[in-house]
Amino acid sequence: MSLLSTSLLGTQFTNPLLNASGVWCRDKVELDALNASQAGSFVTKSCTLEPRTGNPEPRYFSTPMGSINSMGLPNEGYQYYLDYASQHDYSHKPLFLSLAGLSVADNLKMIEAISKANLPAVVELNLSCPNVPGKPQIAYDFDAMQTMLEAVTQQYDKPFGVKMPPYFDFAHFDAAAKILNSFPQVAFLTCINSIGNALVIDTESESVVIKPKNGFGGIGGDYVLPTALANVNAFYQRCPDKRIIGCGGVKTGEQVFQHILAGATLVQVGTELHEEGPGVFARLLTEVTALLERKGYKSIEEARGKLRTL
Ligand code: RRO
Repeated sequence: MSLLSTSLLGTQFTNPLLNASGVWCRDKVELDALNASQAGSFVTKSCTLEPRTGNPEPRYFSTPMGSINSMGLPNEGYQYYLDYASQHDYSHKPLFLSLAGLSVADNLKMIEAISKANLPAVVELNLSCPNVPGKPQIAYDFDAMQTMLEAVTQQYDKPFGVKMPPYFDFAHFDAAAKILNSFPQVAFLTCINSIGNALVIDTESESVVIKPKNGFGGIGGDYVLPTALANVNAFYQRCPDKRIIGCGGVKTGEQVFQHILAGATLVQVGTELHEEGPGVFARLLTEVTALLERKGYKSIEEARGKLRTL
C-alpha cells in the first residue's frame, strides 16, 4: 500500500483527492480533464431530471478569502451524466454521480435509471443545494430529509452517500446524525456544501457581486475551513459506521491533512480547483506527501481521525 492510497465502499483509491461536485464537472470536456488529472477519483455536477441553464450571470465571484456562488444547478440533465458514467473506465479511476432532484419523485426517477444501468459509479445524493430560489435545503428540514432517505433507500439497494450542509449547533449535529444512522445504506457523508445564503459586498460600487437572489449565495474557500473541519469531525464522532468525505477550504496539502485528522477518508476541492484548474491535484499531492513524510506517517489511514483534544 502506498502512502496516499485509501479505500471506500470496497473500492481502492490511489489518493484521497477529488473535486467538489459543481466545480470542473459540468460537461464531458471538464470531466475528461478531471479523469486525466492527478485526482484519485471525481464526481459529476449535481444533476436534475431535465437539463437546466441555472441562474442569471454573474453567478460566481472570487474574493481574496474564497468564493460566493449562486449557480442554480446548471447541468446537462441526468441522462448525460449517466451516459458519461456508462462509458467511463473504472479500472482507471472511481467515479461518483451527484444527484440533486427537485423533488422526491425526481430523485426516484433518476435512482431507478441508475439502478437499471448497474454501473460501478457511486451516488452522492445532494441534500444541501442552497441556490434554487423557492427550494429550501432538504437537510435543514429534518422531516424532509427523513422522507427523502426513506424513499431513496426503498428504491435503491446499493450503498450511497449524502452531501450535507454545514450545521452550527450540537443539537443539529445530534439530530442529523440520528436520522443518518437509522439508514445503514447511507455509507458516507460529504461534509460540507457551501455555507448558504451569505452576502459579499463590493465597497466601491456599494453593490452585491452576484446577480441571483439579490447577491445572496453559498460561500466556499478560506471562509469555510473551520466550519468544514467541525462538521467532518462532528459526524466522524457521531456516525462510527459511516465514512466521511471532507469538503471545504482546501487550498494546500496542510488543509488536506487537517481534514484527514478530523476524520475524512476522501477530501474534495472546490473553490481552489475553480481558481487553479485540475493541476491543483498534483500540487496538493506533493504537499500532503511532504507533510506526512516529515511527520513520519506510513499511510494516511494512520492519521485519519487522530485529532487530539486538550
Ligand atoms: O448549483 C449550485 O448553485 C450549487 C449547488 Br447544486 C450546491 O450544491 N452547492 C453550491 O454551492 N451551488
